[in-house]
Amino acid sequence: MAMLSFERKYRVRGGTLVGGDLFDFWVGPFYVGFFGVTTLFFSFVGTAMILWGASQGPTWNLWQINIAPPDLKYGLGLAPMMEGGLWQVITVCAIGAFVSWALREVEICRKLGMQYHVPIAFAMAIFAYVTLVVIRPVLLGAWGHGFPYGIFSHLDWVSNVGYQYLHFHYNPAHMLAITFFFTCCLALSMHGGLILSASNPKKGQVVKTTDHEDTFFRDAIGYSIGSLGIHRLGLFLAMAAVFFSAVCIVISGPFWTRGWPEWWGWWLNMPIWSQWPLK
Ligand code: UQ2
Repeated sequence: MAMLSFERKYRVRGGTLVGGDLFDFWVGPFYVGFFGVTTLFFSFVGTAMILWGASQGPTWNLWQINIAPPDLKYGLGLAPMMEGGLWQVITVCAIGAFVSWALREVEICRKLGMQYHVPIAFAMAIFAYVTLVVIRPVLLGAWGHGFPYGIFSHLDWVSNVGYQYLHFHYNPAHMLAITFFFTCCLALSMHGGLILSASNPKKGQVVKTTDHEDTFFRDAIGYSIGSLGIHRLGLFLAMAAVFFSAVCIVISGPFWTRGWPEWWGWWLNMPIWSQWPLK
């Protein structure tokens, strides 16, 4: 079915969570909805605040623009606009825009009678961001523990916070997150390679089937996860990577304040080692 006639057929009323029919329309190819309006609102206000903050700062160099969170002395209170208040407003706008976008995805899913995998997966990314700028700062007692909004400044923040725990690669949740990110890349490269190899043949050759795909991996490694299974695996790996990224930062500070290498003391201190060397 041609794309445009399919869309016409499925451009139906209803499925909205809020606002009834009021915003239930399209602008060109884009569905609007109540949450399309709130996405636009928060994005516009947030971007305007970033531009205003940049205009009050020392540079227009895109790499160096920085909007810092409040000083730790402001705790969990509101800070003056030019001393982190702007960061607080931008954070509210960012969360407002991200959540609006997720809920707009939910409304589109409902219109199409689809399940909610896409907005749920996106919610995991929102959760990771909220962990960095809300959950962890609240647990530590100050908004100043959020990360600064700027290209280089946020990289410096990551580096500094990492070194505060001596060696972040010894953080067990960080280990899991990295392993999931790498496995996610492995799975996607296998999948992308397999699909292109089967569905994009040379001139004069026919497109191959799912059976060819299964057989390739059965021949190669004795196992095929299947054409539905690979997508389940991919979604799981991607969401697990983001989930353990959030865990690895939220436990750094609220749960563990020393260097991460020291955390492994539980292993070195196990009573079994005192029995060595055996006599
Ligand atoms: C597969 C399959 C696909 C795929 C891929 C596989 C026909 C089109 C990539 C192979 C994947 C396997 C064996 C899982 C690998 C496990 C990890 C943890 C990376 O069998 O079915 O469908 O795209």
